[in-house]
Amino acid sequence: MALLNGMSPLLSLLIIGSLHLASTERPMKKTLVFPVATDTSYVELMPQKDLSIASFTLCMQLATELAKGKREIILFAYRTEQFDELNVWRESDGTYQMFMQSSKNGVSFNLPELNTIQTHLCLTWESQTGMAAFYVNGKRSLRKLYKMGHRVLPGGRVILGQDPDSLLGNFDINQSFVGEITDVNMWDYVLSTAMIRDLNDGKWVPRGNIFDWETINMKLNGNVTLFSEDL
Ligand SMILES: *[C@@H]1O[C@H](CO)[C@@H](O)[C@H](O)[C@H]1NC(C)=O
Ligand SMILES: *[C@@H]1O[C@H](CO)[C@@H](O)[C@H](O)[C@H]1NC(C)=O
Ligand SMILES: [Ca+2]
Repeated sequence: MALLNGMSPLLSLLIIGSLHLASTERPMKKTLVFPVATDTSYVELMPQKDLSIASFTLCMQLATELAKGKREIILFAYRTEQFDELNVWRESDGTYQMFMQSSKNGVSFNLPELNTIQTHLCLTWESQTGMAAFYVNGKRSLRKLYKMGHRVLPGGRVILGQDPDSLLGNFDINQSFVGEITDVNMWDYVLSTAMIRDLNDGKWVPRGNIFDWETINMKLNGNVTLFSEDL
């Protein structure tokens, strides 16, 4: 490295550091592809902290060709031994529902239908007021009240692709997710409407402190492909 002769050691280090970054740290966009309906394929997401939370924002980008009227689809499942702590569904009638702690009654929203083009979907909830809202491509739904004073309990597992009726088990092929999922991020607080709009626009927002898609640790099981492309 004759180029570096005469430079201060610190400057040399900085140059080597940035060369290294340029060659190996190209930003890649990763997408999970669930090509077929199964009762075996799923992806477990490893949270950065316990899901012991009194509020959250959950965001993901989804594409599916399972049109409404066909069947229900699980979009997100967090389950402990005892309970479905936090499940998000696209129901067969096309509504979206969140359920907490295996309750029979979820909170239901009418949103634009998912389709073959990616939809940016977020869900926020806050125990103190019970306020829940969805965001579709950065635009907020009306707010509804659900489970005021409740707390999501730790000790479970988070999966995409299947609805577990026991811890990581008892999957139903007719509830499985088929399509693409990317950009799964979760925070243990409610992001503002402006931040969710910025996130949808690709602007900077604080990284998810429960799930951060850029650094997320996942375990793929069955027929799921992790597709990576250059940004
Ligand atoms: C899934 O749905 C199909 C079509 O409605 C049905 O034939 C099949 O029995 C269902 N499978 C299960 C496991 O419920
Ligand atoms: C996954 O599903 C696709 C589409 O049906 C199929 O072609 C492929 O062989 C399957 N791969 C595995 C590993 O089962
Ligand atoms: Ca089920």
